[in-house]
Amino acid sequence: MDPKADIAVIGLAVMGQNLILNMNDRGFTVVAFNRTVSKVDDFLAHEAKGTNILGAHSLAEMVALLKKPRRVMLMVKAGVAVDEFIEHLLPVLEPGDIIIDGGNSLFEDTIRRTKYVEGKGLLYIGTGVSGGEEGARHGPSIMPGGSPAAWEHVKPIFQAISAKVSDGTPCCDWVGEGGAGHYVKMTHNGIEYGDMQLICEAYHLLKDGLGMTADEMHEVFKEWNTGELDSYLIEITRDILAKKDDDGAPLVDKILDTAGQKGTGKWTVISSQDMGIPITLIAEAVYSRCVSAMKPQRVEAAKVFKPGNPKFSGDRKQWVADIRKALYASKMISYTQGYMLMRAAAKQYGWNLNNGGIALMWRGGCIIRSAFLGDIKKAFDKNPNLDNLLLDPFFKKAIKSCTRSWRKVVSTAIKKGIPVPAFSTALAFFDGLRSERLPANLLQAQRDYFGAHTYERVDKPRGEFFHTNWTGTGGRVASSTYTV
Ligand code: 2AM
Repeated sequence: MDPKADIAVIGLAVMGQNLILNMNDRGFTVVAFNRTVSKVDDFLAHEAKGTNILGAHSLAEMVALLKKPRRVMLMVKAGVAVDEFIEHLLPVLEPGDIIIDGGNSLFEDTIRRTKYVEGKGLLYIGTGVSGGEEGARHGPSIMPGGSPAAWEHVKPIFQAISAKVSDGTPCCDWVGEGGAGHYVKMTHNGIEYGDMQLICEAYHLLKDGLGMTADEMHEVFKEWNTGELDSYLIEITRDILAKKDDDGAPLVDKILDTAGQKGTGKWTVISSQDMGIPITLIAEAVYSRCVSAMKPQRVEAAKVFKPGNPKFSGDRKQWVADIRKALYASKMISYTQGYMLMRAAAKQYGWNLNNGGIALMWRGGCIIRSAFLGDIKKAFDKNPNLDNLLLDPFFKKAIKSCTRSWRKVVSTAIKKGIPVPAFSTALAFFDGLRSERLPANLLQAQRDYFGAHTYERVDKPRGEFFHTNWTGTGGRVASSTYTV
């Protein structure tokens, strides 16, 4: 048989199947394989019926069908399944062939696998694929990283199947070396946690602070979706608020207020601790899900610490405008923090990260897609090495225009007892960032007092460390300085 397939996809769960169908629609010949081989025939007889999709019943048969360099994409469960398939593929592939992992792998695994596969003379890509089942079928956001030499070989396929922004630009570009693709996908998911939490806090304020009905809030989100907050998550919130249950009451009111999570938000926060980057908004979003899961304790506590009247006084229309600004400002903080994290990881792992490209990849296809990401892309186009998003002229002006409303919303929510952990941590971060002098001078004094950790002085050059014998009874010996 002549090798005629452009790419093989292993893993016929729904994401794998939909990516294959998407590739087929774009004119690529795909060969499908699955550990449980019967699923290949099942797929060919049903979903893939009448298409040019080929099936393989062994890895050898699959490899024989592929044009060189061979491209093999794994869409299997993250973890050992990926390592096992790599082991099975290495003996049947040749130097120059490309193994692609399109699952939700931890970036550290991708770093390890890239090195390992490259050591065998092959190329490796670990790619984030976002947009869920619908995205995979009709246009996901694709974030590939790994062996740079592999990019030119997968670029035509990936950019053809990816989502496109309105001018036709694909939401797929090279992210960087090693685990960069999966790191950026992980950060995307963390930011998604943050965006969702911010919307939920706005909803809480509208509902309890302003006493709005679901129908009224539907109108608010409809309006918000036409401006600077225009995004997929605002859009679905608008639609969720309009959805009625069988009895005609809003369905959202009947849903238990206990959130689940799969772990990518947590990974982002864990990595931020390793990098020493304050990703405070995503952390609050993760912890808020944890608080929501403590339902029985919350029910008990609500009996003991009875909430007072949460109603905001004053002009409702003005409040809606203020909450909108608080949401927008907090969102700017979240993306600023997300980019700080990615920059730190790139430095730590030696990746040449494509900052503007990342905003473009997130611009369409994925859950956090929004008009806002277009503005971030513009900021990085102007300055590819922008250190801090808030220092870009557009965002500087945008956040300044929100601060009054933001403070008003957060302070009133605190007075009224409506929890706004993400809004308030964003504001605390902003205030910390714009403080030339923080109270860490006292903190350093405390550390030096009890642990002889030393301090630097404002009147001496950086890098010179001092120790004081605070009590007159301590020794003169300072412990070595270190930073984790
Ligand atoms: P299966 O159909 O044989 O279970 C999503 O679960 C995909 O990952 C499926 O294609 C599944 O194959 C595959 N998968 C899950 N665990 C696996 C493993 N340990 N080895 C190989 N494939 C696995």
